[in-house]
Parts: sequence; C-alpha cells; structure tokens
Amino acid sequence: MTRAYIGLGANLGPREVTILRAVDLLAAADGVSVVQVSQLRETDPVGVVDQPAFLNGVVAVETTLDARALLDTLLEIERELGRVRAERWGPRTVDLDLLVFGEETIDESGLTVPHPRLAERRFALEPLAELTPDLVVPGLGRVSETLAELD
Ligand code: PH2
Ligand code: MG
Ligand code: MG
Repeated sequence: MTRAYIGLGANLGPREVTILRAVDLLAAADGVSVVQVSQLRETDPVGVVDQPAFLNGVVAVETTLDARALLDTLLEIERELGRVRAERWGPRTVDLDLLVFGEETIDESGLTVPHPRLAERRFALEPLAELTPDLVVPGLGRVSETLAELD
C-alpha cells in the first residue's frame, strides 16, 4: 500500500461538480481508496495568467497500484470528464496531477514524482499542507516548511 497525494484543478465549466466527480471516480477505481479530500479553494492562474480562476484542492489516496498505473488512472479520469488537451498550462475542465507517491522519486517520460513544480505552487502546497503539514516530501522536506519558504 502506498499513500499518494493528487492535485485537483479546474478552471472551465462547473468546476466544483467536475472536481467532486473526479474524486468519486478515483474512489471507484481499482486499487485506489480515497482517504482525505482538502477544501477546494479559488486561486489566481499561475503561468498563463490570462485565463479564468482555478478551483484547486488535493486528495490523499491509499493505493496498491504502482505510480505509472496510478498516473494512467488519473489520465483516464481526465478523459472521462471531457478534458481536451490543448495549450500547455492553459484552461482545463479538470487536471489531476500526481504530486507525491510515497517516498518514491521517479523521473521517467511523462512521470516525474514528486511533482517538479510543487515547491513553487501555492495552489498545490496549501491544500497539501491542510491535509498533511508534517509530510516530508522526497527532495523538498516538510510541506509546512516548503510552504513557509514561499511567503
Ligand atoms: N495549473 C496549471 C497552470 N496554472 N494555476 C492555478 N491557480 N491552478 C492550477 O491548477 C494551475 C495553474 C497547470 O496545470
Ligand atoms: Mg497541473
Ligand atoms: Mg496535469
């Protein structure tokens, strides 16, 4: 069993409904159980700033899957919820990002864990700290401290 943390984001359509459906689909996926869901918060877009505000959160899961299989599950749920891949960092109906996968560090094509931009992203760190401030992220350290360094 591995504890993993998944970033939730949406900035098109009925954002909250879509994110909650994504959490339901995750809970229904083989080998995945949802253990915690953070509050969802509205955040200003980062990167490409000329796009609608996001709703962001984080979900904690326990999984028997390996990281690649969990990532495939996330991409499948994104597809099921109607995500169309267009502009990088552009608007999306739903975005599920594998932020942390146990204590693993992975750098493969399409799969980098911990998420390479986690330390810079308040919209991911804040809800992660809400769930697990004392989590030590491989290569980054304690979530609460990484968040404090952004301030
Ligand atoms: N996701 C991005 C790019 N910018 N900004 C916010 N506020 N929230 C996001 O989830 C987000 C973003 C790429 O995935
Ligand atoms: Mg993302
Ligand atoms: Mg993504």
